[in-house]
Amino acid sequence: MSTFVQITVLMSSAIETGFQEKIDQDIRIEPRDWMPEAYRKTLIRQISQHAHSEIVGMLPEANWITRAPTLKRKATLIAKVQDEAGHGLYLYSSAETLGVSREEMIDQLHQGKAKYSSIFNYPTLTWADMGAIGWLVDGAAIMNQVPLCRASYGPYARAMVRICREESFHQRQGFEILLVLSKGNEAQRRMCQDAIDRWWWPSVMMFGPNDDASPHTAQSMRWKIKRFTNDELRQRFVDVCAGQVKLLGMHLPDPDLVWNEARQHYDFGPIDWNEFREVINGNGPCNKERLAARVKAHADGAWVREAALAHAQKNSIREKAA
Ligand code: BYC
Repeated sequence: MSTFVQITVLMSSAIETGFQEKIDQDIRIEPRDWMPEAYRKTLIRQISQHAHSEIVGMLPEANWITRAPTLKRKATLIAKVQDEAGHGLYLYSSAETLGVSREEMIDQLHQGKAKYSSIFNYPTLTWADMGAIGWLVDGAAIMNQVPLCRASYGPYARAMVRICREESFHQRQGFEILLVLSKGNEAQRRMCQDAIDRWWWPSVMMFGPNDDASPHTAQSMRWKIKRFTNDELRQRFVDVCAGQVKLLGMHLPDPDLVWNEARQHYDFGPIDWNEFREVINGNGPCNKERLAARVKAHADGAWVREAALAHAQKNSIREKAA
C-alpha cells in the first residue's frame, strides 16, 4: 500500500471515529456535517418510509369523512387527516436535507419499490375503526415516535417533536370515540369490540420484526437513530393497552395476555409473522387499492403543482423587474 493510500485510510477512519464519538456524546448530526454513506442511506430509507406511511395513512380514515356520525366528528376527522398530510410534508423535507429529491421518493413509492407501514393495508369497515385507529395505531405510532424526537439526525428529530404533539391529540380523539361507543347500546358495544379485535394484532406488528430478525436495529441503535429496539417498544405498547382496554370494558383479542409478576410486564401470544410478511410484500387486504389511490391522486393533482410553479415563476419575474 502506498504512503498516500495509507494516510487516506487513516484519515477516513479517524473521521469515522470522530463521527461515532459525536453520536456517543449526544451531539446532533446536521445536514452539512460529514456522515458515513450508510448512515445517510439508513436515514433516507427510514424517513422516506415514514413519510410515505403518513401520506398513505390518510386513505383509510379519509374513507370515513363523509360518513362521520356528527358535524363535530367530521370536522375533527378532517383535521386529523390534514395533520397526517402535514407530517408527510415535514418528513419529506427532512429526507431532502440528505440529498434525495421528493420526486425520487414519490416515484419509488408509486413504483412499489418503497415500503410504507403495514398497518395501512387493512380496511376500515365501521365507524368504530376510526376510534381503534386513533387509540391503537396512533398509540403505537407515539410509542415508536417519541424516542425519535431524540434521534441523532437534527432535521428528523425536530420534525418528530411537532408530529408527536399532534399524534397525542389523535390518540385521545380515537380513545374517546371508543369510550362513547363502549357506553352505548349493545350494537355499538359489539362494533367497538369488533374494531379492537381487527386492529389489535396489525397494531402489534407495526413495531416491525422481532429483534433477532431485524436486520437494521443493531446498527440504528449504535447510531442513535433508534433509541429502543422493536421488541422493547412493542412490550411497552402491550403493557399500556392492556391497562387502557379495561377503561373501555372491552378486551384485547389475545387469550395468552397475562400479567407476569416476575417480569413486571404482560406476556402476550405469538404474532403471525407470516401475515406481516405477506402485507409488507404487497399482498395485504388493501395494498393494491392503496397504491392505486395514491398514484391516481398524484396524477389528478398534477395541474395544481403546475399552476403553483407557474404562479411562483410569475411572482419571481415580477419581483426581479420591480
Ligand atoms: N411495515 O430491521 P427492521 C403512523 C420493514 S406512520 C412495513 O426492524 P427498522 C400514522 C423495514 O422497513 C407509522 N415495513 O427495520 C400515520 C425493513 O425493510 P427494508 C410509520 C416494516 O427500519 C398516519 C424490514 O421490515 N412509522 O403511525 O430498523 C395515521 C426490517 O425491519 C414494518 C414509522 O415509519 C412495518 N410495520 O425498523 C396514523 C416510524 N416494520 O427497509 C398513524 C419510523 C418493519 O429493509 N420508522 N418494516 O426494506 C421506524 O421506527 C422503523 O423504520 C421501524 C422498522 C420500527 C418501522
